[in-house]
Amino acid sequence: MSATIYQPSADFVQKAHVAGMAAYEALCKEAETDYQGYWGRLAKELISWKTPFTKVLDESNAPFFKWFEDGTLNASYNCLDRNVEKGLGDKTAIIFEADGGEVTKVTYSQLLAKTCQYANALKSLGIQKGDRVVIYISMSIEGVAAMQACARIGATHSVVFGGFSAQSLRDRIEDTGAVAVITADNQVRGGKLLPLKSIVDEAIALGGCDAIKNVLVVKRSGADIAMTAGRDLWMADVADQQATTCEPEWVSAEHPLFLLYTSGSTGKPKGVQHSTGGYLLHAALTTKWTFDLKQDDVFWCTADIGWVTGHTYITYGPLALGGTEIVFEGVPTYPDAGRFWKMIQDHKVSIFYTAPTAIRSLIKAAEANDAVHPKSYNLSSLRLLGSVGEPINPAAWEWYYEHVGGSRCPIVDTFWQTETGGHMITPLPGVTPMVPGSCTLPFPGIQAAIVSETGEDMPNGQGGILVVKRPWPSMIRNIWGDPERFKKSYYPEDFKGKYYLAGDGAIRDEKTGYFTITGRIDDVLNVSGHRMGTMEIESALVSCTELVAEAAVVGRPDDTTGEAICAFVVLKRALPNTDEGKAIAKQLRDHIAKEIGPIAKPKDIRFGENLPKTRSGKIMRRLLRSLAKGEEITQDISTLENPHILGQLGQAY
Ligand code: 6R9
Repeated sequence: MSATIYQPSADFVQKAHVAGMAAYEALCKEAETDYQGYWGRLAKELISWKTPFTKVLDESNAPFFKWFEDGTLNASYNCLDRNVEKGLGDKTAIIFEADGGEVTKVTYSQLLAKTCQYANALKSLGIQKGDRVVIYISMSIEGVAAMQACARIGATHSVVFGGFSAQSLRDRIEDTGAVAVITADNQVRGGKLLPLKSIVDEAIALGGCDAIKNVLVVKRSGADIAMTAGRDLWMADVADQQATTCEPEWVSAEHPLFLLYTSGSTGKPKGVQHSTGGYLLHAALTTKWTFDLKQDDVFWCTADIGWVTGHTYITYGPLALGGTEIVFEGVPTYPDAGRFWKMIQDHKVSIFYTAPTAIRSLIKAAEANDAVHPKSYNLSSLRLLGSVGEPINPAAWEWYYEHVGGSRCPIVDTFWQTETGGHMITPLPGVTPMVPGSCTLPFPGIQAAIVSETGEDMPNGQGGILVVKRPWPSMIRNIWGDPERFKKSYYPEDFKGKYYLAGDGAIRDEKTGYFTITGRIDDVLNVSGHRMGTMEIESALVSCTELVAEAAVVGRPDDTTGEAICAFVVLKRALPNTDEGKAIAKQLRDHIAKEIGPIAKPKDIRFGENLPKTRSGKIMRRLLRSLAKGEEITQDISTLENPHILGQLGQAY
């Protein structure tokens, strides 16, 4: 662990929502002495209930925990109406900046009106409580309104990131049984017009999306697109004539607010199911305590609404607190790598939350060109920085702290997952002395711990498996349609079914007890903060049946993306020469982009007549990992059936 400790300034501590270590410890103590009382108190303070809950936690059907179940509420009411009722109707809710730089602002009243029109539009098409709606759209006010509109009528949304392919989109539409898709004609990223609607068409044409009745299309570019009569409708044609009010559908706290697909250790992504009440509570609470959000802040989370970070810290958390936030359509490097810094300057952003991979790529650009260095911009509006998605290396942390935060802003390195709904282990900015590379201490009330493979507590200083010992309000409720897989993935028998298994390894510092995440312990890679299952990529490769006989995928460290994907491929034909190898590698990358999406393209592809296997036929993955890193093979290879293969696998395409 890095030796330097960074203290939050006295001024920051003084004004913070949670101010000082004693306040943090008091909250942890409260949770420890009366777990249900603690969460019940916060649920009453942060959430407006239509009918109050009488019971906080129901553990009778563990691990299918229920929180606040007999309470009713509406997430969209909590994010929109109640802010208007509090007098914040004219306050800016969203500052949208388009890829090309055009800025559009909406107030809480306007966002509420738009959400109601969308909600009425959905209802006019027969969509109702419990239906699933897939949203395939880029970063936009309309995207946030579409999510809020689903929440308003009790429809469960499932947002699919706009970078996923038709095949991936189809799989998600089929698995959710969605009745409608909300999309846009196009998306614009980095100055390029990219398709959305035509990919929806392709996805539906692949078959299996039988429940789909309508595709609603938001106009972004106005470019010509095909519309299927009877199925496809322009959102404006349906929504503009609708009333700007819509009575919220009051749902049980356990009603599924959304499904979000994420990678696991098998080939099939899992539909992580979140609740309404417990999820919204943690979204609001973590936005308040971890980001210390106040009424005059301008909050910017750079994540896409297609990922969980965009759900919790764009669509729900900041709006539930009546905050003002940025929604950005574009990419950090367009028109140049100073875009983030320019936007912070232009919009006087005070809280900035991004991913280590973005920071690392912007460091490179800034070091090569002063014009895109943060020092060339006025970033004095910033008061807090955050990091999410993967471990942040101390060098990137220090650069972020010094050059972006002016050595004045605390950094919250927030560890959490799609499944956890919100922050789990993180500094609180007015509390925690920071150590670069460590996500420090559990959020108050979260019982994070490190255990051995049999579930026994590990002493500090010794690494182990990260678990959460008690259920918490925003935890995953189920894997959509697959409760057995839910139990097996998160509450496996060897932990006596007791603890939530995060899938990460971690270690606690001997002195401070601080947590450092050491990486996934399953077959999941983290590439630029995006979760990718190795088996998912392997199945995409072998589905290229004309070329591929067998494939194995491993990760290797990468300076910019954290991890990089390396594929080892056995072709159905003879080993290629260099030119052939290049051409085939391109073909395979294109194939993966089609099967999953461009984010899953391997950085390295290596060919062999076989994969290194033991005599019993098991692929020796540790050897593949060494090869991928370019390490000399020092391991014992005496059990290897075919050692000559190692020589062939040396060349990466
Ligand atoms: C929110 C999000 C979850 C996985 C998680 C872990 C890694 C996320 C991290 C971190 C170290 C952090 N991860 N935040 N590792 N430090 N601050 O990223 O969700 O896409 O589901 O990824 O990301 O490995 O298990 P998700």
